[in-house]
Amino acid sequence: MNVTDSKQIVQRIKSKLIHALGTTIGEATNDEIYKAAAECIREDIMTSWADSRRRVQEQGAKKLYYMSAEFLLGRAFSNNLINLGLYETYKAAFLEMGIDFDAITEEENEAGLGNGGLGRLAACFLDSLSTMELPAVGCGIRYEYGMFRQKIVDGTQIEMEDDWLRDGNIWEIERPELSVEVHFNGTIEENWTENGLEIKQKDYNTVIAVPYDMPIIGYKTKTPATLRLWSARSKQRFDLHSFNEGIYDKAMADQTFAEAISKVLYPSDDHMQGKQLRLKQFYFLASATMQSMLKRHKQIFSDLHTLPDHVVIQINETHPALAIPELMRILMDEEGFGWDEAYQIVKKMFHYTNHTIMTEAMECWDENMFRFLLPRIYQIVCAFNEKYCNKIRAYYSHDEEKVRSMAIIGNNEIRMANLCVAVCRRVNGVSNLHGDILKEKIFNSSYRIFPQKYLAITNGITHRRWFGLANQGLYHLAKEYIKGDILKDYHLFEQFLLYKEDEEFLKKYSEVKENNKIRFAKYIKEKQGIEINPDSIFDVHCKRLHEYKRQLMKCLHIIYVYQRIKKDPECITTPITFIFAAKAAPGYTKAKEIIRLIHSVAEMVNKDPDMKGKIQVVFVEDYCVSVAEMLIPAADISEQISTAGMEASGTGNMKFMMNGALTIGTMDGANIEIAERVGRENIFIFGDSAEGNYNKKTYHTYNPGIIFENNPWIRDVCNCLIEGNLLYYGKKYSEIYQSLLFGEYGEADPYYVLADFPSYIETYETMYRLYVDQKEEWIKKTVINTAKSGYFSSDRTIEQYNEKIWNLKPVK
Ligand code: NBG
Repeated sequence: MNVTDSKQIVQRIKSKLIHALGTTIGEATNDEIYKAAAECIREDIMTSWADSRRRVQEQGAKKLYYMSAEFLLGRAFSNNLINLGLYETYKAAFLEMGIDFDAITEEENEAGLGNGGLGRLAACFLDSLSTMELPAVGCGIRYEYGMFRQKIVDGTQIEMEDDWLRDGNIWEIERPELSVEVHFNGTIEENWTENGLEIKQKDYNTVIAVPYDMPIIGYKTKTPATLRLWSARSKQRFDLHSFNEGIYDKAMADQTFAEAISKVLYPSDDHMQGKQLRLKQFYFLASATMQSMLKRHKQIFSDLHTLPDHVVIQINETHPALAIPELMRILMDEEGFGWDEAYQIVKKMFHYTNHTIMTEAMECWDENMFRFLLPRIYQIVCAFNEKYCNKIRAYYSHDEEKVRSMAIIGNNEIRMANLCVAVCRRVNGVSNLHGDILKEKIFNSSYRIFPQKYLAITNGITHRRWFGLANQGLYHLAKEYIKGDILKDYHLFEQFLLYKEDEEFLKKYSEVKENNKIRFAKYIKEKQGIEINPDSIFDVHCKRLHEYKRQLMKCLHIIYVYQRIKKDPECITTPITFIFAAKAAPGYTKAKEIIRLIHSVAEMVNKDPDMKGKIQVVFVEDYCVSVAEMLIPAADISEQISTAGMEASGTGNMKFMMNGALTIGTMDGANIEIAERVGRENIFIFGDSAEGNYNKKTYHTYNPGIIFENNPWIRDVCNCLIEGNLLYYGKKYSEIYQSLLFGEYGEADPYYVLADFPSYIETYETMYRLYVDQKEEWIKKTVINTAKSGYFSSDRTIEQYNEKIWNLKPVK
């Protein structure tokens, strides 16, 4: 039954409240109402969920396992309603009950099981897979604590735990009957038996992996996909014997060892930390997923040789890559396959997406730690390494330097990316530029041997959440003007072009933006007590804090504008609100220092009466999916200013353009493709190219000192970091100053901030003038951006993955 009448929904919610929660609508708290309503939604999808699993099985359909250490889901309640086509009906039901709908949705703790782009991409992909009715399961870890919550105290970031499961999670179903055992440590015993060599892991530590399944509802379809998140539990919940003996520590130890595994998400996506716990997390995910995948396959098809016909596995970054040797292990040690026989299967099944080329993010594990924790997997990785090195040796006529650089094991480390490119059938980058960099630079030696492996598939975002849900105003406008169901068919965005000269449409379109700005202003007033002017230009830089994303350059720009206003108060006629939102990895000192700098700049600007009505700086605390949903639709300017060659793709850039902001950006990642689609006249591009930056690095030609010497205004901006005005919180920013001018560790600033700075200032000026002098032109350009954003729907991305890699058939 799919109830679509608001009166009926009111009845059902009331009935849920009394029967499940023992309360009435008059007495219930917002949390109880949220739970009752969510239960109603859940009931409606349970049947189709079970049914879709059954159909996939009956049809023997090929299924995708999308493995990812991160799924940055955000809230599910409203999104589910959008996808079920029940959003308006539920809103009406709440209105009838006299309850604030938005307040209820805010009761849901968001599932922040990811750091940034990589995790959010995985979430968008599930939405598209489900909408396109492709058989898929997302596989991840059910972190008890997600991405930390950020507080700012005196300009300093403080991390607080994200206890998102505190009030329960209505969307998940625990499936203890599908639990599997995962083994760590121990020794390997080899015995020759009549069946040949038998290999057994002995004296291992056991952890139980318990799956929790969440339905991922597609848009107006009847085949929800599943997200399966694994939770770690100790085999012996509690060692009563030791407890009775008075050995409390021992009684707790087992449990602690096990449960630590799914305790917390590592809050860093750009830095490899060779921590043992992280390796445990990844093997846990890999082993649990491979075991449950094989169990299912055996039940349905019995013959394991047909695996590649029915299962395809995409690994999101190298984190889940241990699934490769794990599948080899199970096939050989438990199913009696020989190496070649197992390898024939494995090599057809795995595909690898790379998301970053930063060398410090490339996953490498200490060989000794790896061997100690995963003794059997280590042996298998060694075997892969040996065979792979022989291939390289043969191809490169014994060039041992090549062999060393491409080897899976080297310098006492296990290099996961090299394992992936050695074994996976396809390796993809996430934008065209990034794909080219993989081929020509990062994995060039491998590319020359296996050119057919490499491809690029540009990222995308689900326009259901990032347009349909986040920008209700624009979505309603689309419903009024556009023929067809835009949430179903991203091509329809192009229809917006028809109205780019239509005055009435343009008026409504800009009203939407104004309302979104008012909504955000209200939010920031309520949350942080900051008053902002919704008539000012909202210039937004929101994303993880990384040096390559150059929040620092944006700070320098604000200092520059500040100094200009001091000299010429009339240079700013339309006020600008500079908005930042970013979390820094707790161990990333420089990033935290930049957060402090942003706050110092904010303090300097906001307290200065000369800046009043001209510029204001705001730092939005605790950036997360729900904040992005509010902030992005309110933006006028989208800052995409990474050092060209460093941002693999970006997905924020796509969300902004879709929601009517104009981009100021470098020719990096997907910015390039955005520029290609909207035309160079509808985007503001500045700075050096990836190639240019590559040359600066290779030939050591970057000399910020000269830029500093030749531009007095740059000198003034830089000097501000170490002189007077920024002296808030008792600190100067001499380290940042040093790094801009002299770099660190004897290398000039690798992010080339000052190199691109003059071009940024110039481009910004052009952009600002357009907004101030030709607002109509500006609006037209934003409409063109929205119209051209359909291509960046993750539905298109998934179509391409499916066509080029997976070959899945929609469930009938
Ligand atoms: C990020 C890149 C982004 C990209 C997303 C999704 C990681 C490790 N990488 O540019 O920095 O858009 O991945 O592909 O999170």
